Amino acid sequence: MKKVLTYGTFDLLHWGHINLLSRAKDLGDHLTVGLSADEFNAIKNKKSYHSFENRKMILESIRYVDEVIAEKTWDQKISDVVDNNIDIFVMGDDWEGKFDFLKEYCEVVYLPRTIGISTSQIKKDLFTVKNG
Ligand code: C2G
Repeated sequence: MKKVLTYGTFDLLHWGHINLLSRAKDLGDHLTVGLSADEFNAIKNKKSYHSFENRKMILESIRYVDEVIAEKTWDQKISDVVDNNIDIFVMGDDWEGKFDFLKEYCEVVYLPRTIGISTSQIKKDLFTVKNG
């Protein structure tokens, strides 16, 4: 069984996230998502609208996702890859090159981001609508 791993906050889930998860799953048979914990979001200077528990519940309902683990630190990826017998690590290409250190442990694939959608854009658009 070929196991795939990716990470993210996946807040205000949108079709760009689904495109990523779908292509990641297509690379193997099993997809694990390292979901950013609320405290890790603070380290990434992100504040998610939905809590970790609710983002986890949403991800677990997606057909492409087989398992969700918590992402709490920047440096848990090597042990996550080893402990979960991961074959392929996948991230959107806004992270191109940032995780090449994992190439010692598994294949590393950066997939093109979906253009035209992002959680920050959704928040901006809603803020504009609300404030006229
Ligand atoms: N993504 C995408 N297209 C978009 C938006 C997001 O392909 N329009 C991808 C991102 O490249 C990432 C994944 O969807 O691979 C999740 O995006 P975020 O929730 O924004 O994740 P991020 O904050 O980049 O977290 O340790 C890694 C970090 O936790 C990554």
